[in-house]
Amino acid sequence: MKFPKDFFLGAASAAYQVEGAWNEDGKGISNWDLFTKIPGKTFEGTNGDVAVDHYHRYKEDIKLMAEMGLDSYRFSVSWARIIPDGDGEVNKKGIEFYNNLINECLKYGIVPFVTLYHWDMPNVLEEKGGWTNKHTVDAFVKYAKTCFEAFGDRVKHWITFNETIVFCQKGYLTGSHPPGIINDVKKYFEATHNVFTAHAKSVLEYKKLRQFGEIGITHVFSPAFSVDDNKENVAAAYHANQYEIAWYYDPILKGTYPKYVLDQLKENNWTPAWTEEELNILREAAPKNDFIGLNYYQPQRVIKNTVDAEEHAKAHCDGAPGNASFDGAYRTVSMKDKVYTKWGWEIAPDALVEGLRLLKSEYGDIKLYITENGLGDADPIIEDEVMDVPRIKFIETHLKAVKKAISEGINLKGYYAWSVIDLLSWLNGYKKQYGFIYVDHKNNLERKKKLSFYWYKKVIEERGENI
Ligand code: BGP
Repeated sequence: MKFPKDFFLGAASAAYQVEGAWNEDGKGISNWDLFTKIPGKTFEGTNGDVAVDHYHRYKEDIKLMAEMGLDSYRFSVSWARIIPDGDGEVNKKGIEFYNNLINECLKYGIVPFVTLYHWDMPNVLEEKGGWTNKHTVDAFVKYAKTCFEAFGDRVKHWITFNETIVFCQKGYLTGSHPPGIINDVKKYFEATHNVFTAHAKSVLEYKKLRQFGEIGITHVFSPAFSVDDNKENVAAAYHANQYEIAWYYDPILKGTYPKYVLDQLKENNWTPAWTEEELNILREAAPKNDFIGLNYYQPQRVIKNTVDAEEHAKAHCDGAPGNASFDGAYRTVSMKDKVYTKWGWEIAPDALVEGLRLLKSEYGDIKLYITENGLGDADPIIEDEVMDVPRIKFIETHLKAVKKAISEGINLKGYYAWSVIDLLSWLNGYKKQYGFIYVDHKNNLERKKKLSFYWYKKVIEERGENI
């Protein structure tokens, strides 16, 4: 089987992780610009001030993407470049940069797939409460509309938010992302609801403009499976999926929140302060979503948690199993019979297919893209060549899983490897690599093609026939 002609074989990045130029051409300061400078927050104090200098080298980078044959490039727009103070004047230079980037993609026939919010927010807004302040919702909608109007003649694929669960959990529960708040459950749920409202309002605005492109949201897709048949563990996995899948996917696709979670929020006095109007907007926007983007790295293996509540605050922030959930109901674990990356993330292409089946049974035939999937590794360099064989294996087995899902009738329309080029890992610096293109930090950020670059090029040429 070949991947259909209209299936995107692409790769992804995000503004803060690649662009650099953090204070150039009128860009405002973002929450991440400041958060990474707080001692102890990131690996060896790494930050995105320069990142891999994509801002200045986008032409070189897109040329390499074209050589690889990418159908599509998923990147994000930095809000603070477009509207430096969050909701005031538009920065012409910011618009100009993304116009150039988009045009450069189109020059080579690469379809731009644009994320509006991949975690970096103008710091002025963060200071006023960020996603817990409803003013941020209106500011976001204004920013989204500015982008639709400036770029929508050429951009036909829009993602509003990347991984709401990650920036809200890490922002308000573990404190490892801005604004760095620990264990404020009320704020956590408040923030998620405000993001969903901002998403819904942006979808409605986009449709009003009649630009005839598509719009959706990207969520983490990390389905929870019980480690065994023990009733308590099975219930724990159900609980995990209600809080980590249903809470995020229901308001987008069904326009309502899951009753199971709602009942518990009420009991604990955690219900967000929503208005009838906001709930109606969620309902109105739900059928207008064109797709859901899924970032799939690993599933969760779950057991009932028995560890002291104190432990919750100490949750790991690195994505490896071993955490108790914020409410102490369940815990993720590593299993002896599974395979893990150097950073302890499970490698499980089969769980992707299984998860997609569950998703389909719950949400029907909505169009899906895998908007991120990849292997974080410390790549070996042998005789001056980057021999990232494990990455090739990782992507190959996941593309096989994607094929299987398609053959079962799952409505998957694209696959974006994370990441197109080595970039800044939010908390792990440059050591954890994901790209097809290596960046030499000791040698003027010079680009070099990895083994996986040639491999992916061939896969795209053959439309995956030999996978
Ligand atoms: C996702 C983010 C990406 C990227 C990726 C890898 O959650 O959307 O931006 O960072 O994870 O994560 P890490 O760099 O922590 O390994």
